[in-house]
Formats: sequence, structure tokens, C-alpha cells
Amino acid sequence: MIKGLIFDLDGVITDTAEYHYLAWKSLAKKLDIEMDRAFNEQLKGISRMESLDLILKHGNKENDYTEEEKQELATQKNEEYQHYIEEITHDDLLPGIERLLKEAKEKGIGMALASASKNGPKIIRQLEIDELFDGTVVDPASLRAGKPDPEIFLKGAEILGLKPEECVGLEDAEAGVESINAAGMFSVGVGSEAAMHKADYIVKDTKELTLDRILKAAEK
Ligand code: B16
Ligand code: MG
Repeated sequence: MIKGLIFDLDGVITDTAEYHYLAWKSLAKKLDIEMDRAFNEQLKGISRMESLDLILKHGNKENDYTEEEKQELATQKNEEYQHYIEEITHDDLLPGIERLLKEAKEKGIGMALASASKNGPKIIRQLEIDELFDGTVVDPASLRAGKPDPEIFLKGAEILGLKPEECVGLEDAEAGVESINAAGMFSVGVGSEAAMHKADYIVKDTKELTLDRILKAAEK
């Protein structure tokens, strides 16, 4: 029986991907590296430092910076990103998400956040949904390995006091779906059939995410 929903943030609850893209693009420009939206797809769901490494590699500059300089570059990107997320409000919840969160709360389904973003707690406060995730946000700084490793979703289940098979994980990134599957949970993928082909259940849009549909699919 499903007793918990474990949510990714960027791309499932709200769309912060555009802000990540703008902030990375501006940093890449300073470093004389070209990056477009197609390349940006690879950065979804992966950590800040892993994203920087991919961008440097993309520009053939992976050996040009010390660890300390890379930390500084990542900080610059994050400062710009934080300016963008200041603007987030409750209205930035993706379609259907508010209803899903309400339905889950009413039915006593546990909810946890499994986002790779260290800005997650601030974003859910801006969205005014932080009370629904009180004490159930996995701290990405505590992880040994990021997505596609199952650790982040397993920690989410542990925080909820549930077994992995009692949880559904919701993701929009391929690495995230792999993480849910490896955790032994039912995976819901938001996106195209092609991008989400590893998910147990696929919806094209968050609008289609109702608790009823998710539970029916997971408990089949
Ligand atoms: P931060 P998610 C991920 O969020 C983003 O998809 C990814 O692009 C970003 O690099 C990562 O968070 C880290 O974010 O720099 O704020 O710590 O999809 O796991 O909710
Ligand atoms: Mg995501």
C-alpha cells in the first residue's frame, strides 16, 4: 500500500530550470563558453558542482581551474540564481501540484522532498508549501552520492518512516527516475515518453497528476 509521495522540486513542483539556465549561461559567457538550451537539458537534476564540471568540459576547460576557483565560480552562479528565485511566489506552483499536495494531505499520505538543490528550503518557503514538508526535506549536503544513486529517495522514505515499496517518487529528469527505480519505489515521470521511458508511469504535464491516478497506477 502506498503511504508516501517523494517529490523532486525543479520540474515537478515548480519550474526553476529556466533560472538555473540563465545563471549558468551568464557564468559560461564570462568563461567564454557557449551553451544552449539543448546542452542545458543535461544539467537537470544534477548537483551544482557536477553541472559546473559538465560546462567546463563542454568548453574544453576542465583542467583550467583549481578546486578553489571552481567553488568561487559555483558561488557566482548561485548568487545570480538566488536573485531570480527571490521572485518566486505561490503562483509559480506548476499546474495541478497544489491540488495534489492538498489531496495527499487530506488522505494522510506522507510527503518528502528529494531535490538536489541546496536552495530547496528557500524555494518551498517562497511557494508557501513549506508547512507540508516540515522536517521532511532531504538535505542534499548530507548525501554521499547524487541522482542517479538511490540515496536521496531512500533518505526521503526513511524520514517518512516508510519502506521504499510504500513510496512513490516523482521526477522530471532521467537521472532522477533512475534514482527512484534503484530505490525500489514506483516512479512517476513528468515529461515526454522518450525522456521518461524508464518511469513506471508517465505524464506529459503536471496537470495530469492526481492522487487517484497515481495510487491506481502504483497499486495495480
Ligand atoms: P542548487 P531538482 C536540481 O533540482 C536542478 O534540477 C539542477 O539543475 C541543479 O543543478 C540542482 O538542483 C542543484 O541546485 O544549485 O540550487 O543546489 O530537480 O533535484 O529539484
Ligand atoms: Mg527535477
